Amino acid sequence: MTTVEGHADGRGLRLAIVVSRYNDFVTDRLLAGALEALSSAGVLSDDVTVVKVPGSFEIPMAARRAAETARFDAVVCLGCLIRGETAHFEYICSAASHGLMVASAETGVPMTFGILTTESAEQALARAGSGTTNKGWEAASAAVEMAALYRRLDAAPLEPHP
Ligand code: DLZ
Repeated sequence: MTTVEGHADGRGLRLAIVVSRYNDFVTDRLLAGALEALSSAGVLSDDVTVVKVPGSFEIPMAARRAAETARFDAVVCLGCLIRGETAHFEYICSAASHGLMVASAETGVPMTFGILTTESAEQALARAGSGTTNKGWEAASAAVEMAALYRRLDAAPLEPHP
């Protein structure tokens, strides 16, 4: 049996963070959490590009464009949708999640999901606090792990069956 797994060492990785300005009282905190996680993982700040978009609906478009440049090992996606304040909440949520899944599959670049979908601003803020409970931190850590995993998968092709 062969097990291939990523790791938390981000040295040498280049990351894009696509972050929505909508609800920036939350997304600024997600961004801070993501930057902290990348720094802790050893990613150099020169190797991080922050891409700002108007709202969560635009995140998959910018994430795809960033991936298509071939300059990034992974893309961290951050946004905040609050049901009570968002017309067409379900529509934007599913457009963002489906759009990222398709963009990641089609570009071959891992994209991680740090888009909060909550009932209230209080719930959103509770997920954007300090430390590892911050969903920006979580999405950035997952991006490092996935980028490392892809490198390992590319470097060590499985032996063919005899
Ligand atoms: C329009 C809108 C609304 C009502 N609510 C949110 C939200 O809660 N979170 C978010 O990220 N974006 C929201 N937007 C903006 C849309 O995502 C998008 O930017 C606009 O519809 C323009 O395409």
